[in-house]
This record gives sequence, C-alpha cells and structure tokens, in this order.
Amino acid sequence: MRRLTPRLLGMAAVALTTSATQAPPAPIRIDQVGFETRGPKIAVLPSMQASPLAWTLTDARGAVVASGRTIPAGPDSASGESVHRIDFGAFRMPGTGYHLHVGATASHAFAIADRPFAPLATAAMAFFYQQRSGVPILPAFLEREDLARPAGHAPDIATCFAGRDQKGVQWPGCPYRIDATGGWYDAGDHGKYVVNGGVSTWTLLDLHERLAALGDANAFADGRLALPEHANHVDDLLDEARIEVAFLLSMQIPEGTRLAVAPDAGVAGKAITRFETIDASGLVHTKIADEHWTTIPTAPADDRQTRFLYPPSTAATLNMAGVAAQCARIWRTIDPAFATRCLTAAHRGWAAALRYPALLTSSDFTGSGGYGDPDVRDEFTFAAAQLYATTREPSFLDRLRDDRLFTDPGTEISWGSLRLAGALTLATLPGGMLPADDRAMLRTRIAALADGFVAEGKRSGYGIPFAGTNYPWGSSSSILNRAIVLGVAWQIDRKPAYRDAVVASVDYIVGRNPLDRSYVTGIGTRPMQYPHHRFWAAAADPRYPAPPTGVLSGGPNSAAARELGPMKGCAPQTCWIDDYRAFTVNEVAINWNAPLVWTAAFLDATRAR
Ligand code: 9MR
Repeated sequence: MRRLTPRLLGMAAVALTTSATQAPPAPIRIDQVGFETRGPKIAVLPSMQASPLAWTLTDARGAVVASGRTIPAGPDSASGESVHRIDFGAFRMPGTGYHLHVGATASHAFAIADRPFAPLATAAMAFFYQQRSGVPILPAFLEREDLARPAGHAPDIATCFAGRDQKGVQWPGCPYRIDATGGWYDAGDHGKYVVNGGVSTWTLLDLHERLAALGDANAFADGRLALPEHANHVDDLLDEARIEVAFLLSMQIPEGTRLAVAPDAGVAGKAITRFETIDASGLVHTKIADEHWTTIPTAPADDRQTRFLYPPSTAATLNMAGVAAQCARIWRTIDPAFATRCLTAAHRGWAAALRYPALLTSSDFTGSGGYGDPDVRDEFTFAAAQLYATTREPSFLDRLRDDRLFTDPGTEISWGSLRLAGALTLATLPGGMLPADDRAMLRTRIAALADGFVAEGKRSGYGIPFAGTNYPWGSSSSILNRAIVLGVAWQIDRKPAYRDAVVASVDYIVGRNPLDRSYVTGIGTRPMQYPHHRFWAAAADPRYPAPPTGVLSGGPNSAAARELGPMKGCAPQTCWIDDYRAFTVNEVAINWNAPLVWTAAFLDATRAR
C-alpha cells in the first residue's frame, strides 16, 4: 500500500472532517455510552477558571435533578487544557436524556443504566467474527447485509518468502508449504501475524477464565454472540478465540523439517550476511502475509498478491506456546482432543525456543507489518507461566523464579511485552497451585502496580490511569491494557479505586477525552467513522461498506501525528484524526479490540447488583 506523506494526509483530512455529519463537540466531556446506576460518574470540563463552578444535572424533561460544584484540576499536559471535574456519582436514578450544564454550556444527552457496558462488550466481540479469514462472512451474523463478504484467502497456503527483501538480502525460501487457512486478519490489512495473534488471544482467553472466577461464567454462553457456532453447546467467546488458536497452531513447523534461517536477522546494527540450515521442528513462522501492500479498498477475496510465510522467530514460537498452553487447560473438558493437540504444540514450541532462543524477526519485508521484537525474555516468561499454570511441572516454576517474575511482574502489556500477561495469569491461580510465598509476593507487586496506575489517574486531567504524555501507536490499547491490570488487582483485592479506574479508562475511550470522541464505531454520540480498513472502506469507495459497530481506533499517536499537517503541534491526547488514510492513528486491530472486550465485559460482570 502506498504510505501517505504528511502533505497528502493534511489535504485529505480537511476534506473528510468537514464532510462528517455528526453532532459538534460538546464542551463537557462524558462517557457517551452512559453511566452505571451505582457506579462512578465523572465528567470533564475544560476551563481556565481557578475556582469551582456550579454544575447542574437535568433529566429528560429538563428538570434539575442534581447540582454541585466542579473540582478544578488545573493545567494538564496530555490534553493541553486546564480542566475541572464534575463528580455526580451520588446521583443514582436510571434514565435517558440526562444533560450536565455549567453556565451556558452542556454535555451531550446521556443515559444512566444498570448495564451500560454490556452492549459495548458484545459489539466489540463482533469485530473478531468479521475479521475472520478463510470463511465467508454471512449476513445472518451481521448487523447489516452490506458487511457480508465472500471468504478471503481460502485457502491460505504458502511457502517461505524467496527473493530480495528491502535491504537487498536474497532469501532462499523453503521446500515446503503450510496451510494456514483461517484465523483473523490482524487489522486493516490482510496479514496474519502470530506475535499479535498471541497477545490478542491471550486477552480473550484470559477474560474467559476470569469471568468464571468473577461469577459471570455465562457472559458469553453459547448463543450470546452472533456466530456460525452459536448453537454448538460451547461458550461463544471460546468459539471465537479458537479460530485464532487454530491458526497459531497451523503456523508451527512440522517435525523433521530443515530450514535455512538468518541468525543475524533483527539484531540491531547487524546486516544479514549468512544463512544457516537448522532443524526447525516446532518453531513457528512469524506471519503469513502479502508480498506487497494492497490498496484501500481491497476485499479479502480480491487480494491478488502473492502470500508468503515469513521466517520463524523465537517470539512467534513462544507466543504460540503460551496461548497453546492456555488452550490446553481451557479445552481440557470441552474438547479433550483439541486440548491435547494444544499441549503437544506448546511443549514442542517451548523445546524449539530453548534450542533457538535468539531467532529475531526481520522487519525488512514489504507488504506487511514488522512486529519485530528484539527482546524475547518476556515471551519466555509468558510461555513458562502459561505452561506452568497448565501443567504445574516444576521446571517451569524454576524458570519463573530464575526470571524473577514474582518480584518483578513487569509494567505493561503489549504485543511485544508479555511478562505481565504471564504474571496476571499466575496471580489468580487457585490457591495451592503456586507456592504461597511466591503467590503473595506476586499479588503484592500487582497491587503496587495498580496503586501506581490509580495515582496516575489522580494526576491525569481526564482522570485516566495513564498520566504520561507519550501516546504511542495504538494508545487506546495502552490505556485499556492498564485497565486489565486494574481489573485483576480488583479481583485480588476489591478496592473500589481499582474498578473505578477501569471505568475511567472506558469512559475515556468512549467520549471523556479532549476530542469529545468515542473511539469506537457506532457507539456514543460522536463515534469514529472512518477507520483505516481495506474492506470497511466506504470513505474511499462507496461500493464498500462503512464499518460495523464496535471497532476501536488505535487512538492518538503523539509520536507520529505531531508531524502530520492538521495535527501539527497537537497535545498528545489530540494527536488523532478520523481519516481512513491515517493508519498511524486510525487503524483498527485485534490487539486493540481484545482489551476493549475484556474491560467492557469485566465491568458488566462486576457491576453492583
Ligand atoms: O501496533 C503496531 C505498533 O505498535 C507499531 O508501532 C506499528 C509499526 O510497526 O505497527 C503496528 O501494528 C500494525 C502491524 O504492523 C500491521 N497490521 C496493522 C497493525 C496496526 O496498525
């Protein structure tokens, strides 16, 4: 695909944003999904006033039902504003058509309801069905008929990349092909990446395990989601996650396979000068993807690019091993044969990664994302954690202790950082599965991390547990992944501040932000409308559909967007534009929607009853 120059993006963006048919931004920022009847209720008002201002809350008939004074929070560098908070949590009357007012300014209309986050969780899950590869996307399971499409990449069978990469290195290819039909497309592109599939699937499977522990095991019971598998007597969240688990397994190299690999690939400062033939049994290919970027629009079935397998890596192998270990314990009773397949794959992957602990990913190929990760220590820890949780084999516990996971669980979850994901799994294993002192230490450290996030929420103008000013590519997920940590901390120790911070994170995502945006399509008063996606591409070509409901934008990207025309000089939380060409801020991805599902489902499961 042609990458945009800042100049092009700037021009295009102006045309698009002026043609948008949406309510103008409201000066009082709220969660546009609504508020929980008995949950926290915080709105934010930018104002230079140093002293508190009077606010009122009106109901659908315009009657004042609550009032109070704003809490000035002062200047905030993330938003570039000075802000006041409006805390109306004491008001607990469900209804619709509420407005907040300060002087002559008002919020959008909003609702107060017992379960505002349930529809968000369901809509966010629908994304995954629609990202499926290798199967037709059928009208019966869609909100609109125009979202249906024929199967893409059916089948998706490829051999290893052969030819020159961007740096002129000649790759030798391989004598075999792998059938990797199925799985989910990663994002707006048609690549399927094991590394990003790993964190996304971990997130959904983790949610599944946690919902049971939180007393809401039926949240996604069979029939709850619109899926072809909706009547197979298996939990629908698991049906969806299995699509990707199967893909991850398919990317594993069969026993007895020899393959030429580049030992210097991905090593900083080193060029690839040699290939070495190894026993690649059990390693996992990093991705299956197009040789060249396709343009927007391209429906998956119309992709005419050559697809290749890209070299195996230690990171991909350990992503697969960790998720396969999760699979082995979750499907043990549901589908024992599948669980056994998963466990075998996990052990084979682990053994292969130990044999080749430093096979890094080359980011020098065209046509697909890099997902290059120079540090695979956290992937080892993650896989060991999942394998230990499933097998309780002492060697994995030894490894986790050597890795010092119990004293240092990590600080963030992302596609390239899985240590904390492993830690969260272990921290809530049933008592007795981990030695008591390791467990206690780990839980203390996770609580400390969560306390730090809560403290950041107090420093952040918009009250989110992310006070920094570096908003990376996919910042929506950076915030929601912190919310996952807070949710797990709440599961361990029910401090209201932990859950409130999860609410604050979701509030931000669906409207309580300086752009007064819901970053989720079809959700809220001013949702994102023009994601970077090759099929949901109505903005590029009216013969293609507009996006479905429930798709999360990557969100503000301070690093990339500051350079772009209309966003030049933007404050971090405002470095975003609703333009399908702006892939650094407005793409959608499986690893971003997954934490949206997690947090929305967590809030619904743990609502005050
Ligand atoms: O989410 C990824 C982000 O962390 C990286 O900075 C960025 C550039 O390498 O790539 C993002 O992932 C993209 C992937 O490479 C290809 N499919 C779309 C993903 C979301 O933009």
